[in-house]
Amino acid sequence: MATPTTSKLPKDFIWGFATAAFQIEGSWDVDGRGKSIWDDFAKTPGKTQDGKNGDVATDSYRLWKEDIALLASYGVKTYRFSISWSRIIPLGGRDDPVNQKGIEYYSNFIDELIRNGITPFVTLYHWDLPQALHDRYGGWLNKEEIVQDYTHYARVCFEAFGDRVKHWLTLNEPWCVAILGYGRGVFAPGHSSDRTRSAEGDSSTEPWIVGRSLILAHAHAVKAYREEFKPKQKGQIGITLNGDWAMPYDDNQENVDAAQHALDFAIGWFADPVYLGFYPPYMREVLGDRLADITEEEWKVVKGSSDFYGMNTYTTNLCRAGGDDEFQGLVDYTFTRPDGTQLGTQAHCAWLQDYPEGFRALLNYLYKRYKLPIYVTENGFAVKDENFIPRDQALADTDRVNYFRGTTASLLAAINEDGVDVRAYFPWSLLDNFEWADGYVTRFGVTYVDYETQERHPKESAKFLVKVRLWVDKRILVELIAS
Ligand code: GBH
Repeated sequence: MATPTTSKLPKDFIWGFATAAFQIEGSWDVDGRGKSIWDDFAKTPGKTQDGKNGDVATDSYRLWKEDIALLASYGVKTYRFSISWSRIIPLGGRDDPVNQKGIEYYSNFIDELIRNGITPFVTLYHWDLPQALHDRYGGWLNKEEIVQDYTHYARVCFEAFGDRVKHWLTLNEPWCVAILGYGRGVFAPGHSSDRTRSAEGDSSTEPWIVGRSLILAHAHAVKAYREEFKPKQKGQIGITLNGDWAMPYDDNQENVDAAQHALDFAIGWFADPVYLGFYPPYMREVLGDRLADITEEEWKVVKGSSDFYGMNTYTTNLCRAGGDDEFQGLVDYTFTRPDGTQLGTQAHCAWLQDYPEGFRALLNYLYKRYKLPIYVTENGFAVKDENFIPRDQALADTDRVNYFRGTTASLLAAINEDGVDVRAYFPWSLLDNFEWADGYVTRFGVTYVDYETQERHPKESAKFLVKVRLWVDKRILVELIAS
């Protein structure tokens, strides 16, 4: 990679760490919290790799002050976290009671962040749908109900926290909600056509129906914010999408096309509607009537419903035409190049290899296509077998340091050499935590969590990122990234 000699980040660049409520909070039955769909799902045998659940996680609901002290010790000025819907409205719905204890908890949390000079960056929904809404009407499958209930929940949050929160994310990674929750059935609520996996579900239709509900719920929450709260609160609001760079396997035209098809299904499904006002034509071609229609009236609310591009990205896939995986746009993914070599360093999870050039290419693609400032709201790496080695060794997380060295260099190159307007960077994650279907086996934290004692220990990657941030503050980055 080219060695940047002097690189700058824009003034007011946002730099922080990210987490999500269900992955860290625990205390699932405390202070009036209602269940989310992840509570029972994680407790169902076979759903998580280690059979563990989110009952305790990193115990952050209790240890919130320690977590904020940790953030402060890292010197970060922004923290991205999510609010648990079922702590705010235990049964979830627009006519259900609001839980004052839940409001107080996040209110105190936000105050403590601000006291420490840390700006709150809040996600309203990071996959933890109130179980009661799933039971009552099918959750995300029921467009009429869920859009109203989600918008109501968002309003309650704007009302309670919007005086202090100026950065809102409506939904985290709708692709994962729809495909992993209702297609592959690996995430809650676990719907799938595969009857060995799930008694319920139709993977050929449900993900696309759920996708539309998510788009509409997001758009209506943004409309409510812009009309009822923004004039006074003056914050920003947008959605954050997962998406990895797609690179043609080789220069055969069909593989070049396949890479674009992969982007259409992984990113365009949500980004084209929200930013451009239409579904990617290739999706219609593949799915026909199964791609849930959005009406004229609805398009008016959807188009332009995000103030920025929220980007979560982890890796790059080499794309080959073919295969029957609709969720990948009938594209085959691999990390093995035509010459047999691997794209990059393998992470603990099969889907992740380190390829920083892809990070830069994705930033360029998104900026060119959607023309909005980009907030990188997640980016991170899980070191292979980190959970199975002694803590001292785990703290020397060289592969994660290399990963962040690569992506931060790419970030600077995209900004300084390519002119991409990037305004935020949030490494995932502040802490090792409940990694969904992986349980606690896969560790993404820059801070090691000893789950026996709940002690937190900074890894080398945390120290590396703290150093980078210090340089960022001086707005000059020299040898550090080049070293
Ligand atoms: C993020 O998703 C989540 O927002 C965060 O909660 C999580 O802890 C973090 O990543 C680390 O995993 O092979 O079809 O199952 C990352 C985006 C997209 C990555 C789906 C894994 C697997 C696709 N994810 N991808 S599949």
